[in-house]
Amino acid sequence: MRGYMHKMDLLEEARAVLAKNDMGEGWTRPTSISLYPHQWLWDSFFIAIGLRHYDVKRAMAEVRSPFRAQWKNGMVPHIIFSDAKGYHAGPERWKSSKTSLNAPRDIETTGITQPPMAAEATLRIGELLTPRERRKWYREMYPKILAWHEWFYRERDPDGDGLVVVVHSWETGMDNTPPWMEIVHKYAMPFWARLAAAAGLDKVLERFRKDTAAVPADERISTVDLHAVYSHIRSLRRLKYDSVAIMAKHRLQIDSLIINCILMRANKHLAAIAAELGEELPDIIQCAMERAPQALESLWDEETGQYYPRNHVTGELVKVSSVATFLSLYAQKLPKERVKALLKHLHNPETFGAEYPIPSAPLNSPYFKPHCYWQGPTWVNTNWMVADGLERNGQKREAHLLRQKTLGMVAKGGMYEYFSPTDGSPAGAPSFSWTAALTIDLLHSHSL
Ligand code: 9WN
Repeated sequence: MRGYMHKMDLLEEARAVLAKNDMGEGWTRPTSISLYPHQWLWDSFFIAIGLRHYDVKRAMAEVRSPFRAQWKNGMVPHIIFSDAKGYHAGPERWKSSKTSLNAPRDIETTGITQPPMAAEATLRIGELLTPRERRKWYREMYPKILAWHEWFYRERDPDGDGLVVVVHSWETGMDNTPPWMEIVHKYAMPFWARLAAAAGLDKVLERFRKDTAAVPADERISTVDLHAVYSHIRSLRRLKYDSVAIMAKHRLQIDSLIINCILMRANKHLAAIAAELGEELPDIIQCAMERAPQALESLWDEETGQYYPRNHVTGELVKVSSVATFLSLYAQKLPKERVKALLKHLHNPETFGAEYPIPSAPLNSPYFKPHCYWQGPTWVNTNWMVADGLERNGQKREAHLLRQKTLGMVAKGGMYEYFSPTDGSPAGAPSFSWTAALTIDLLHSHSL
């Protein structure tokens, strides 16, 4: 690992990463290596949050660009495919333009979405504009973001309880997060994958993987789990990405903590944008906002003092812990006793109180692996959101410390995708765009 870095060197390094990954068409790829050669949705919004500090026009282009592929029903897809070849779940797996009447015809995308960070990025860019420019910017983005949020509640909130359902783990952005894998193993594992796992045939299946050519296999989801994830894509494709059919037949339907926390916060941002434009939010969003506190409360487990996702099909909370429990702080202002309980977990050296916090899975989880993607490593984007949530919940000092530690980790390890929470060693993709962008954002208000 590297030695001490100065703030200016780190800023320069972060900007160089974003410049290297800029595709020259208003969007930025997640990394310079072959692992992620297309445009990812929430990545672009985090990237814009960094870019705005030195190139506001470029930041606006980054926020705008995912909407060029917005589906007719309002959904914004999680990947927009470029011409690059070799991604392990490319357009041939999704076939969205040929399968769904809602998908755009002239551009290939996946058939699912990702956490809605657009309102956050739009608002943060807006803060840096003159009132006149800001209104113009909001006027442009408001209808697009609104259509996306309306889609969530119209097509993904079957009970109208204010909690939206997620139908693929990639929609959460935290692909192999333990609660999801728990549900997949229990209810959504194809029989042949079970057999392959039991017979130890993973090694044979592993030969068909493309992602482990770019980063070591132990930093990725296991082969059997990945094949299960592919089978969930097939299920959605067969249902033509039609929400009514999906709600009736797809086995994986989760009241995701991650998406719901981010959406709750995004609605508040959208309301701020609407207020500045003198617009009134439609009933469907206003109702969801009114229900939000109670909806989130229904995901709380008193016994363990944490929030969890819920299996929408069985109605059970999935009591497997992950960093997502702290996103509740980002979602809204929580009652004091909830904040207190969450802080206890954050400081517990056996769970989340790691030397390089916050681990994506607790240190004592049976899933925990320090370098495996969303099953242990610390990610800069979740730290960024939790720090923001801590501050909004009156925990200024906690927020400050978390931001300091995040910057220290990146300064030491470099612009990697994620880091071991136990020793800070970097892993995953190098030159990772959102690590760079959010480092830039943090450096604007913090020193090293
Ligand atoms: C699948 C691009 C994306 C991130 C996700 C992260 C990872 C993709 C993959 O990379 O997911 O969407 O192929 O593993 O989990 O959060 O947006 O950086």
